Amino acid sequence: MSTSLFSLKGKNALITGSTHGLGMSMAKGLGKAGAKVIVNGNSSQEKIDKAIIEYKNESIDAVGYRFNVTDETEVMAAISKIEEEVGPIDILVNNAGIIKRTPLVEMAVSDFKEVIDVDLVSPFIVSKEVVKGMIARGGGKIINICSMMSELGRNSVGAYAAAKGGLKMLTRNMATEWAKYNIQTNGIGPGYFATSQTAPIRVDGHPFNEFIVSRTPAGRWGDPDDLRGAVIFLSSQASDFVNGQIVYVDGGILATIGKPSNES
Ligand code: GCO
Repeated sequence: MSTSLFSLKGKNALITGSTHGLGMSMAKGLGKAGAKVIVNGNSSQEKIDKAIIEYKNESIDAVGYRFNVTDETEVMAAISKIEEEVGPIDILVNNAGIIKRTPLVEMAVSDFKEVIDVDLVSPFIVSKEVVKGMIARGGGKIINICSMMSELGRNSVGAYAAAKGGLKMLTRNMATEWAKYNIQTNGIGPGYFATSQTAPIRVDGHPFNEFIVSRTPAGRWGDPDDLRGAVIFLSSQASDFVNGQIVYVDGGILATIGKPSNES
């Protein structure tokens, strides 16, 4: 079988929230598969510039654009600028996201709304803008970064679970509406990964750290590089007949109810 099935040579890939963490790891995977990487962040131009240096140090062709994915006006202007300066966006990875860990009864409505805004509304805003070009060109790939919380609840992450559960269904609806334009829309559901977002619950001895290692059949936290294969697959012609699917990269958590502490 031709290896070009997974090649992204000549493709432009926009990954939101790709100045660090899982977004950067997935973007590096796409870059190493041949794509030109369009980096996005909203914190500071300095952070974007620093990230671009990191990509280039790994011989990845990358350019950076700072815009707030929750602001429709900024997104419209940014997508127009990108398509003018870089070219068509062939691959969109909606990765930017936040989490607020607060029990629902204590959570401020404004905090709940902020999580929904970033994690659910922004993939809609960005996709709605990018898909126009994909429809005009007759094809494209959209990948929404979901979560274990697209399927399961957990104490203190109710807003995040509501957003990621909604993102799973938004992914299916995008697939329903856009597949006829040869646009494949799918999701990736990372399990528990070693990132800055999970650092507070991953420290040695933290009860949650022990819980996740025991609850994951693979017996470890995910390494951000573990996501590269799934994102390359869903960005390449290898997935041209895959639509509305969430690929869980979770070490097996969703496959099992877990085991008693006295079982190995
Ligand atoms: C948490 C974690 C999770 C992971 C990931 C799991 O607090 O439970 O942050 O939400 O980040 O989303 O898929």
